[in-house]
Amino acid sequence: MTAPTGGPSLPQERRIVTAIPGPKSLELQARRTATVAAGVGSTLPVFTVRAGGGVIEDVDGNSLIDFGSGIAVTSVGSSAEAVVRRASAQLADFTHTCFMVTPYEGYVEVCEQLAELTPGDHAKKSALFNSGAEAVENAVKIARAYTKRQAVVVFDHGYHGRTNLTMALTAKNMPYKQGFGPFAPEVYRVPVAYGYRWPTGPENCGAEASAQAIDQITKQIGAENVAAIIIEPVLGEGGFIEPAKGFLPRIAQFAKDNGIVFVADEIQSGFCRTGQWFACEDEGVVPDLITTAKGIAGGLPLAAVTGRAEIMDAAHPGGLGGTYGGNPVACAAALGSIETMRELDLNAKAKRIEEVMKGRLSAMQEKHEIIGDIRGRGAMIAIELVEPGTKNPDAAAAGALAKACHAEGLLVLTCGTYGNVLRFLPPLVIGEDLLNEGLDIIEAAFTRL
Ligand code: PLZ
Repeated sequence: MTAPTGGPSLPQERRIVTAIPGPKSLELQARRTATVAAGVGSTLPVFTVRAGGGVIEDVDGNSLIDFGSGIAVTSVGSSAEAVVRRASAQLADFTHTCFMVTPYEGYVEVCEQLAELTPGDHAKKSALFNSGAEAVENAVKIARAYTKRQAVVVFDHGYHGRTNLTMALTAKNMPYKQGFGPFAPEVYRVPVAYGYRWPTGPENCGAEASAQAIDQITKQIGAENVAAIIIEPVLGEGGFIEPAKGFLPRIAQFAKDNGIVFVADEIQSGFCRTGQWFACEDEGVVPDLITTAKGIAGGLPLAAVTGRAEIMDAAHPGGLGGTYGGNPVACAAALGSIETMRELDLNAKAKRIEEVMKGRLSAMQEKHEIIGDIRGRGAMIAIELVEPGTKNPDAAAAGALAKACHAEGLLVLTCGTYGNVLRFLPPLVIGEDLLNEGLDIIEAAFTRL
Protein backbone atom coordinates (compact mmCIF):
# COMPACT_ATOMS: atom_id res chain seq x y z
CA MET A 1 0.00 0.00 0.00
CA THR A 2 1.22 3.51 -0.67
CA ALA A 3 1.66 6.01 2.12
CA PRO A 4 -1.63 7.10 3.63
CA THR A 5 -2.83 10.63 3.12
CA GLY A 6 -3.87 12.84 6.00
CA GLY A 7 -2.37 15.89 7.55
CA PRO A 8 1.38 15.49 7.04
CA SER A 9 2.03 16.14 10.72
CA LEU A 10 -0.37 13.46 11.88
CA PRO A 11 1.66 10.37 12.81
CA GLN A 12 0.14 7.15 11.50
CA GLU A 13 0.39 5.28 14.76
CA ARG A 14 -1.74 3.99 17.62
CA ARG A 15 -0.84 5.81 20.82
CA ILE A 16 -2.69 5.30 24.07
CA VAL A 17 -1.67 7.67 26.87
CA THR A 18 -4.83 7.74 29.04
CA ALA A 19 -7.84 5.54 29.69
CA ILE A 20 -10.28 5.59 26.74
CA PRO A 21 -12.09 7.99 27.00
CA GLY A 22 -9.51 10.12 28.79
CA PRO A 23 -10.11 12.89 31.36
CA LYS A 24 -10.51 15.73 28.85
CA SER A 25 -12.97 13.70 26.81
CA LEU A 26 -14.93 12.93 29.97
CA GLU A 27 -15.10 16.63 30.80
CA LEU A 28 -16.37 17.41 27.32
CA GLN A 29 -18.80 14.54 27.54
CA ALA A 30 -20.29 16.07 30.70
CA ARG A 31 -20.79 19.39 28.85
CA ARG A 32 -22.24 17.49 25.92
CA THR A 33 -24.70 15.59 28.08
CA ALA A 34 -25.93 18.89 29.52
CA THR A 35 -26.62 20.49 26.16
CA VAL A 36 -26.87 17.90 23.40
CA ALA A 37 -30.15 16.02 23.05
CA ALA A 38 -30.03 12.49 24.42
CA GLY A 39 -31.41 11.08 21.16
CA VAL A 40 -28.11 11.79 19.42
CA GLY A 41 -25.72 9.03 20.47
CA SER A 42 -22.00 8.39 20.02
CA THR A 43 -20.31 5.02 19.64
CA LEU A 44 -17.23 6.11 21.57
CA PRO A 45 -17.16 9.52 23.31
CA VAL A 46 -13.54 10.41 22.68
CA PHE A 47 -13.51 13.98 21.42
CA THR A 48 -11.57 14.37 18.19
CA VAL A 49 -8.99 17.05 17.49
CA ARG A 50 -7.40 15.71 14.30
CA ALA A 51 -7.93 12.78 12.01
CA GLY A 52 -6.47 11.51 8.77
CA GLY A 53 -5.09 8.44 7.04
CA GLY A 54 -6.00 5.60 9.37
CA VAL A 55 -6.06 7.40 12.73
CA ILE A 56 -8.18 9.64 14.95
CA GLU A 57 -6.39 11.79 17.53
CA ASP A 58 -8.32 12.86 20.62
CA VAL A 59 -8.16 15.77 23.09
CA ASP A 60 -6.18 13.65 25.55
CA GLY A 61 -3.41 12.94 23.04
CA ASN A 62 -4.54 9.40 22.25
CA SER A 63 -4.33 8.21 18.67
CA LEU A 64 -6.86 5.57 17.74
CA ILE A 65 -6.85 3.24 14.76
CA ASP A 66 -9.93 4.00 12.70
CA PHE A 67 -11.99 1.02 11.49
CA GLY A 68 -15.12 3.16 11.09
CA SER A 69 -14.38 6.03 8.67
CA GLY A 70 -17.20 8.01 10.28
CA ILE A 71 -19.61 5.27 9.07
CA ALA A 72 -18.07 4.65 5.66
CA VAL A 73 -17.55 8.31 4.81
CA THR A 74 -13.83 9.14 4.94
CA SER A 75 -12.64 6.53 2.44
CA VAL A 76 -9.88 8.95 1.36
CA GLY A 77 -9.10 9.77 5.01
CA SER A 78 -10.46 12.64 7.10
CA SER A 79 -7.99 15.21 5.83
CA ALA A 80 -7.10 14.07 2.33
CA GLU A 81 -4.80 16.56 0.63
CA ALA A 82 -6.93 17.06 -2.50
CA VAL A 83 -10.12 17.43 -0.46
CA VAL A 84 -8.57 20.01 1.88
CA ARG A 85 -6.93 21.90 -0.99
CA ARG A 86 -10.00 22.10 -3.19
CA ALA A 87 -12.50 22.76 -0.40
CA SER A 88 -10.27 25.47 1.15
CA ALA A 89 -9.87 27.23 -2.19
CA GLN A 90 -13.62 27.12 -2.73
CA LEU A 91 -14.27 28.43 0.81
CA ALA A 92 -12.10 31.46 0.05
CA ASP A 93 -13.90 32.11 -3.26
CA PHE A 94 -17.49 31.77 -2.08
CA THR A 95 -19.35 29.57 0.39
CA HIS A 96 -22.81 29.57 -1.13
CA THR A 97 -25.05 31.12 -3.71
CA CYS A 98 -27.75 28.43 -3.76
CA PHE A 99 -27.58 26.51 -7.04
CA MET A 100 -31.29 27.30 -7.55
CA VAL A 101 -30.47 31.03 -7.47
CA THR A 102 -27.17 31.35 -9.36
CA PRO A 103 -25.37 28.15 -10.41
CA TYR A 104 -21.65 27.34 -10.37
CA GLU A 105 -19.36 24.95 -12.22
CA GLY A 106 -18.48 22.60 -9.33
CA TYR A 107 -22.04 21.24 -9.17
CA VAL A 108 -22.00 20.50 -12.90
CA GLU A 109 -18.57 18.88 -12.66
CA VAL A 110 -19.76 16.54 -9.89
CA CYS A 111 -22.74 15.54 -12.04
CA GLU A 112 -20.37 14.89 -14.96
CA GLN A 113 -18.22 12.68 -12.74
CA LEU A 114 -21.29 10.80 -11.51
CA ALA A 115 -22.43 10.18 -15.09
CA GLU A 116 -19.02 8.80 -15.93
CA LEU A 117 -18.47 6.65 -12.84
CA THR A 118 -21.89 5.06 -12.28
CA PRO A 119 -22.75 1.82 -14.13
CA GLY A 120 -24.31 1.86 -17.61
CA ASP A 121 -23.52 3.82 -20.76
CA HIS A 122 -26.99 5.37 -21.17
CA ALA A 123 -27.52 9.14 -20.94
CA LYS A 124 -27.49 10.12 -17.25
CA LYS A 125 -28.37 13.12 -15.15
CA SER A 126 -27.99 13.87 -11.45
CA ALA A 127 -29.42 16.08 -8.72
CA LEU A 128 -27.41 16.90 -5.60
CA PHE A 129 -28.55 16.99 -1.99
CA ASN A 130 -27.08 17.14 1.52
CA SER A 131 -27.63 13.75 3.12
CA GLY A 132 -28.22 10.16 2.19
CA ALA A 133 -31.77 10.21 3.46
CA GLU A 134 -32.53 13.23 1.34
CA ALA A 135 -31.15 11.47 -1.75
CA VAL A 136 -33.35 8.43 -1.11
CA GLU A 137 -36.42 10.64 -0.57
CA ASN A 138 -35.74 12.35 -3.87
CA ALA A 139 -35.22 9.05 -5.70
CA VAL A 140 -38.75 8.14 -4.59
CA LYS A 141 -40.12 11.51 -5.74
CA ILE A 142 -38.47 11.09 -9.14
CA ALA A 143 -39.62 7.48 -9.57
CA ARG A 144 -43.19 8.44 -8.68
CA ALA A 145 -43.15 11.39 -11.07
CA TYR A 146 -41.82 9.16 -13.85
CA THR A 147 -44.06 6.13 -13.37
CA LYS A 148 -47.13 7.97 -12.08
CA ARG A 149 -47.38 5.12 -9.55
CA GLN A 150 -47.09 5.26 -5.77
CA ALA A 151 -45.93 2.01 -4.17
CA VAL A 152 -42.32 1.61 -3.07
CA VAL A 153 -40.78 -1.80 -2.38
CA VAL A 154 -37.93 -2.22 0.11
CA PHE A 155 -36.33 -5.24 1.78
CA ASP A 156 -35.94 -6.95 5.12
CA HIS A 157 -32.83 -5.61 6.93
CA GLY A 158 -32.75 -2.53 4.69
CA TYR A 159 -31.66 0.89 5.97
CA HIS A 160 -32.35 4.12 4.12
CA GLY A 161 -32.37 6.96 6.68
CA ARG A 162 -34.11 8.72 9.53
CA THR A 163 -36.51 11.18 7.85
CA ASN A 164 -40.19 10.30 7.81
CA LEU A 165 -40.25 8.58 4.42
CA THR A 166 -36.88 6.89 4.93
CA MET A 167 -37.89 5.66 8.40
CA ALA A 168 -40.76 3.94 6.63
CA LEU A 169 -38.29 2.45 4.16
CA THR A 170 -35.97 1.27 6.96
CA ALA A 171 -36.61 -2.19 8.38
CA LYS A 172 -35.34 -2.03 11.94
CA ASN A 173 -37.55 -0.54 14.62
CA MET A 174 -35.14 0.14 17.49
CA PRO A 175 -33.54 2.69 17.53
CA TYR A 176 -34.61 4.17 14.21
CA LYS A 177 -38.42 4.16 14.33
CA GLN A 178 -39.59 3.45 17.86
CA GLY A 179 -42.11 6.10 18.90
CA PHE A 180 -41.63 8.20 15.75
CA GLY A 181 -44.65 7.09 13.72
CA PRO A 182 -46.95 7.34 11.88
CA PHE A 183 -44.82 6.52 8.88
CA ALA A 184 -45.28 7.35 5.22
CA PRO A 185 -47.76 5.11 3.38
CA GLU A 186 -47.36 2.96 0.26
CA VAL A 187 -44.13 1.33 1.47
CA TYR A 188 -43.93 -2.48 1.26
CA ARG A 189 -41.20 -4.75 2.58
CA VAL A 190 -40.26 -8.09 1.02
CA PRO A 191 -37.63 -10.77 1.81
CA VAL A 192 -33.96 -10.36 0.93
CA ALA A 193 -31.44 -13.11 0.14
CA TYR A 194 -29.62 -13.35 3.49
CA GLY A 195 -27.54 -16.44 2.73
CA TYR A 196 -26.27 -17.16 6.23
CA ARG A 197 -29.78 -17.27 7.67
CA TRP A 198 -31.67 -18.74 4.71
CA PRO A 199 -33.53 -21.89 5.89
CA THR A 200 -32.52 -24.05 2.90
CA GLY A 201 -28.92 -22.80 2.81
CA PRO A 202 -26.99 -20.12 0.94
CA GLU A 203 -26.86 -22.16 -2.32
CA ASN A 204 -30.63 -21.92 -2.77
CA CYS A 205 -31.02 -18.49 -1.28
CA GLY A 206 -30.70 -16.23 -4.34
CA ALA A 207 -33.31 -18.09 -6.39
CA GLU A 208 -35.73 -18.76 -3.55
CA ALA A 209 -35.58 -15.30 -1.99
CA SER A 210 -36.07 -13.54 -5.34
CA ALA A 211 -39.03 -15.81 -6.13
CA GLN A 212 -40.58 -15.02 -2.74
CA ALA A 213 -39.98 -11.29 -3.13
CA ILE A 214 -41.46 -11.22 -6.62
CA ASP A 215 -44.42 -13.34 -5.52
CA GLN A 216 -45.19 -10.90 -2.71
CA ILE A 217 -44.86 -7.90 -5.00
CA THR A 218 -47.17 -9.33 -7.64
CA LYS A 219 -49.74 -10.83 -5.25
CA GLN A 220 -49.82 -8.27 -2.46
CA ILE A 221 -49.10 -4.96 -4.21
CA GLY A 222 -49.50 -5.52 -7.94
CA ALA A 223 -46.43 -4.84 -10.08
CA GLU A 224 -48.37 -2.21 -12.03
CA ASN A 225 -48.70 -0.13 -8.85
CA VAL A 226 -45.00 -0.11 -8.00
CA ALA A 227 -43.01 3.05 -8.72
CA ALA A 228 -39.67 1.91 -7.31
CA ILE A 229 -37.80 -1.03 -5.85
CA ILE A 230 -35.01 0.23 -3.59
CA ILE A 231 -32.18 -1.97 -2.38
CA GLU A 232 -28.68 -1.62 -0.97
CA PRO A 233 -26.43 -3.87 -3.12
CA VAL A 234 -24.66 -4.72 0.15
CA LEU A 235 -27.04 -4.07 3.05
CA GLY A 236 -25.17 -1.86 5.51
CA GLU A 237 -26.79 -1.09 8.85
CA GLY A 238 -28.73 -4.38 8.52
CA GLY A 239 -25.53 -6.36 8.94
CA PHE A 240 -23.33 -6.13 5.83
CA ILE A 241 -25.51 -8.67 4.07
CA GLU A 242 -24.44 -9.42 0.52
CA PRO A 243 -27.60 -10.64 -1.20
CA ALA A 244 -26.92 -14.21 -2.37
CA LYS A 245 -25.76 -14.43 -5.98
CA GLY A 246 -28.53 -14.09 -8.53
CA PHE A 247 -30.86 -12.14 -6.28
CA LEU A 248 -30.01 -8.61 -7.45
CA PRO A 249 -30.01 -9.40 -11.20
CA ARG A 250 -33.33 -11.25 -10.84
CA ILE A 251 -34.99 -8.36 -9.00
CA ALA A 252 -33.53 -5.80 -11.44
CA GLN A 253 -34.89 -7.82 -14.37
CA PHE A 254 -38.31 -8.05 -12.73
CA ALA A 255 -38.31 -4.26 -12.31
CA LYS A 256 -37.36 -3.80 -15.96
CA ASP A 257 -40.05 -6.20 -17.18
CA ASN A 258 -42.70 -4.32 -15.19
CA GLY A 259 -41.78 -0.68 -15.78
CA ILE A 260 -40.58 -0.27 -12.18
CA VAL A 261 -37.67 2.07 -11.42
CA PHE A 262 -34.85 -0.02 -9.91
CA VAL A 263 -32.95 2.07 -7.36
CA ALA A 264 -29.59 0.99 -5.93
CA ASP A 265 -28.92 2.71 -2.62
CA GLU A 266 -25.11 2.86 -2.75
CA ILE A 267 -24.83 5.44 0.01
CA GLN A 268 -22.73 3.12 2.17
CA SER A 269 -21.39 0.69 -0.46
CA GLY A 270 -20.43 3.17 -3.18
CA PHE A 271 -17.26 5.02 -4.16
CA CYS A 272 -14.64 2.25 -3.97
CA ARG A 273 -15.81 0.94 -0.60
CA THR A 274 -16.32 -2.63 -1.87
CA GLY A 275 -13.39 -2.58 -4.29
CA GLN A 276 -15.49 -1.33 -7.19
CA TRP A 277 -16.83 2.13 -7.84
CA PHE A 278 -20.28 0.73 -7.02
CA ALA A 279 -21.19 -2.57 -5.40
CA CYS A 280 -23.91 -3.37 -7.96
CA GLU A 281 -21.17 -3.77 -10.59
CA ASP A 282 -20.23 -7.06 -8.94
CA GLU A 283 -23.09 -8.84 -10.71
CA GLY A 284 -23.27 -6.47 -13.65
CA VAL A 285 -26.48 -4.83 -12.44
CA VAL A 286 -27.23 -1.45 -14.03
CA PRO A 287 -29.69 0.46 -11.82
CA ASP A 288 -32.13 2.99 -13.25
CA LEU A 289 -31.33 5.32 -10.36
CA ILE A 290 -28.47 5.23 -7.89
CA THR A 291 -28.27 7.13 -4.61
CA THR A 292 -24.86 8.16 -3.28
CA ALA A 293 -23.57 10.13 -0.28
CA LYS A 294 -20.97 9.38 2.42
CA GLY A 295 -17.74 8.47 0.54
CA ILE A 296 -18.48 10.86 -2.32
CA ALA A 297 -17.10 13.98 -0.64
CA GLY A 298 -14.40 12.93 1.84
CA GLY A 299 -16.42 14.02 4.86
CA LEU A 300 -18.36 17.03 3.62
CA PRO A 301 -22.13 16.68 3.37
CA LEU A 302 -23.09 15.84 -0.18
CA ALA A 303 -25.49 13.33 -1.69
CA ALA A 304 -26.80 12.59 -5.15
CA VAL A 305 -29.42 10.84 -7.19
CA THR A 306 -28.04 9.76 -10.57
CA GLY A 307 -29.86 7.91 -13.27
CA ARG A 308 -31.40 7.55 -16.67
CA ALA A 309 -31.87 11.02 -18.14
CA GLU A 310 -35.52 10.42 -19.05
CA ILE A 311 -36.35 9.32 -15.50
CA MET A 312 -34.37 12.12 -13.85
CA ASP A 313 -36.10 14.68 -16.08
CA ALA A 314 -39.58 13.45 -15.13
CA ALA A 315 -39.80 15.86 -12.19
CA HIS A 316 -40.96 19.30 -13.34
CA PRO A 317 -38.55 22.28 -13.11
CA GLY A 318 -38.55 23.52 -9.52
CA GLY A 319 -39.81 20.17 -8.24
CA LEU A 320 -36.41 19.13 -6.88
CA GLY A 321 -33.94 21.12 -4.83
CA GLY A 322 -33.17 22.55 -1.42
CA THR A 323 -31.24 25.57 -0.15
CA TYR A 324 -27.93 23.80 0.35
CA GLY A 325 -28.12 20.85 -2.05
CA GLY A 326 -24.80 20.62 -3.91
CA ASN A 327 -23.12 23.26 -1.78
CA PRO A 328 -20.01 24.54 -3.61
CA VAL A 329 -17.57 23.61 -0.82
CA ALA A 330 -19.02 20.08 -0.66
CA CYS A 331 -18.79 19.83 -4.47
CA ALA A 332 -15.14 20.91 -4.38
CA ALA A 333 -14.51 18.28 -1.70
CA ALA A 334 -16.20 15.64 -3.85
CA LEU A 335 -13.99 16.49 -6.80
CA GLY A 336 -10.96 16.19 -4.50
CA SER A 337 -12.22 12.91 -3.14
CA ILE A 338 -12.85 11.42 -6.59
CA GLU A 339 -9.43 12.66 -7.74
CA THR A 340 -7.83 10.88 -4.76
CA MET A 341 -9.75 7.66 -5.46
CA ARG A 342 -8.50 7.64 -9.04
CA GLU A 343 -4.93 8.65 -8.25
CA LEU A 344 -4.39 6.20 -5.40
CA ASP A 345 -6.48 3.47 -7.10
CA LEU A 346 -8.58 3.03 -3.99
CA ASN A 347 -10.51 0.15 -5.56
CA ALA A 348 -7.29 -1.85 -5.53
CA LYS A 349 -6.67 -0.71 -1.94
CA ALA A 350 -10.11 -1.88 -0.88
CA LYS A 351 -9.49 -5.29 -2.46
CA ARG A 352 -6.17 -5.58 -0.64
CA ILE A 353 -7.90 -4.69 2.66
CA GLU A 354 -10.41 -7.49 2.00
CA GLU A 355 -7.60 -9.95 1.37
CA VAL A 356 -5.76 -9.05 4.58
CA MET A 357 -8.90 -8.90 6.72
CA LYS A 358 -10.56 -12.07 5.47
CA GLY A 359 -7.30 -13.99 5.84
CA ARG A 360 -6.86 -12.94 9.45
CA LEU A 361 -10.57 -13.25 10.35
CA SER A 362 -10.79 -16.75 8.87
CA ALA A 363 -7.90 -17.84 11.07
CA MET A 364 -9.75 -16.36 14.08
CA GLN A 365 -12.95 -18.18 13.09
CA GLU A 366 -11.14 -21.52 13.29
CA LYS A 367 -10.35 -20.85 16.93
CA HIS A 368 -13.52 -19.04 17.95
CA GLU A 369 -16.83 -20.76 17.23
CA ILE A 370 -18.61 -17.56 18.14
CA ILE A 371 -17.74 -16.20 14.68
CA GLY A 372 -20.68 -17.58 12.69
CA ASP A 373 -20.07 -15.76 9.43
CA ILE A 374 -17.43 -13.57 7.79
CA ARG A 375 -18.73 -11.52 4.91
CA GLY A 376 -18.61 -8.34 2.89
CA ARG A 377 -16.40 -7.08 0.12
CA GLY A 378 -13.46 -4.70 -0.09
CA ALA A 379 -13.18 -2.54 3.00
CA MET A 380 -16.78 -3.31 4.00
CA ILE A 381 -16.20 -6.46 6.03
CA ALA A 382 -18.15 -7.86 8.97
CA ILE A 383 -18.34 -10.82 11.28
CA GLU A 384 -21.63 -12.11 12.61
CA LEU A 385 -21.43 -13.39 16.17
CA VAL A 386 -23.54 -16.30 17.39
CA GLU A 387 -23.80 -18.58 20.39
CA PRO A 388 -21.35 -21.40 19.63
CA GLY A 389 -22.90 -24.37 17.85
CA THR A 390 -26.03 -22.39 16.92
CA LYS A 391 -27.02 -19.44 14.80
CA ASN A 392 -28.56 -17.62 17.76
CA PRO A 393 -27.42 -13.99 17.52
CA ASP A 394 -25.02 -12.92 20.28
CA ALA A 395 -25.42 -9.17 20.54
CA ALA A 396 -23.81 -9.08 23.98
CA ALA A 397 -20.59 -10.53 22.55
CA ALA A 398 -20.56 -7.94 19.76
CA GLY A 399 -20.94 -5.18 22.34
CA ALA A 400 -18.26 -6.63 24.61
CA LEU A 401 -15.79 -7.09 21.77
CA ALA A 402 -16.36 -3.57 20.49
CA LYS A 403 -15.79 -2.24 23.99
CA ALA A 404 -12.60 -4.26 24.39
CA CYS A 405 -11.30 -2.91 21.06
CA HIS A 406 -12.15 0.66 22.03
CA ALA A 407 -10.23 0.32 25.29
CA GLU A 408 -7.14 -0.69 23.28
CA GLY A 409 -7.47 2.23 20.87
CA LEU A 410 -9.23 0.55 17.94
CA LEU A 411 -12.47 2.14 16.82
CA VAL A 412 -14.90 -0.50 15.53
CA LEU A 413 -18.66 -0.30 14.96
CA THR A 414 -21.46 -2.80 15.37
CA CYS A 415 -24.54 -3.24 13.19
CA GLY A 416 -27.16 -5.79 12.20
CA THR A 417 -30.86 -6.28 12.77
CA TYR A 418 -29.93 -8.43 15.78
CA GLY A 419 -27.09 -6.11 16.89
CA ASN A 420 -24.65 -9.03 16.68
CA VAL A 421 -22.43 -7.92 13.82
CA LEU A 422 -19.01 -6.31 14.22
CA ARG A 423 -18.26 -4.27 11.11
CA PHE A 424 -14.99 -2.96 9.79
CA LEU A 425 -14.89 0.09 7.54
CA PRO A 426 -11.33 1.40 7.59
CA PRO A 427 -10.39 4.38 5.46
CA LEU A 428 -9.16 2.93 2.17
CA VAL A 429 -5.89 4.82 2.64
CA ILE A 430 -5.04 3.10 5.94
CA GLY A 431 -1.48 1.73 6.09
CA GLU A 432 -1.14 -2.03 6.13
CA ASP A 433 0.78 -1.94 9.41
CA LEU A 434 -2.15 -0.17 11.13
CA LEU A 435 -4.61 -2.55 9.51
CA ASN A 436 -2.73 -5.53 10.93
CA GLU A 437 -2.34 -3.86 14.32
CA GLY A 438 -6.10 -3.36 14.41
CA LEU A 439 -6.63 -7.02 13.56
CA ASP A 440 -4.16 -7.99 16.35
CA ILE A 441 -6.37 -6.08 18.79
CA ILE A 442 -9.49 -7.87 17.54
CA GLU A 443 -7.74 -11.22 17.86
CA ALA A 444 -6.62 -10.46 21.42
CA ALA A 445 -10.16 -9.36 22.30
CA PHE A 446 -11.54 -12.71 21.09
CA THR A 447 -8.96 -14.63 23.08
CA ARG A 448 -9.87 -12.72 26.23
CA LEU A 449 -13.65 -13.04 25.72
N1 PLZ B 1 -28.82 4.67 2.93
C1 PLZ B 1 -27.53 2.62 2.71
O1 PLZ B 1 -26.10 3.54 4.99
C2 PLZ B 1 -26.63 6.00 6.35
C3 PLZ B 1 -26.56 5.91 9.36
C4 PLZ B 1 -26.20 5.78 10.78
P1 PLZ B 1 -27.65 9.87 5.89
N2 PLZ B 1 -26.03 5.02 7.16
C5 PLZ B 1 -25.51 5.40 8.45
C6 PLZ B 1 -27.27 6.32 11.70
O2 PLZ B 1 -27.41 5.69 12.76
O3 PLZ B 1 -27.90 7.32 11.38
C7 PLZ B 1 -27.38 5.54 5.12
C8 PLZ B 1 -27.08 4.31 4.51
C9 PLZ B 1 -27.82 3.91 3.40
C10 PLZ B 1 -29.12 5.85 3.50
C11 PLZ B 1 -28.42 6.31 4.60
C12 PLZ B 1 -28.79 7.65 5.18
O4 PLZ B 1 -27.76 8.56 4.98
O5 PLZ B 1 -26.58 10.68 5.24
O6 PLZ B 1 -27.31 9.41 7.27
O7 PLZ B 1 -28.99 10.53 5.83
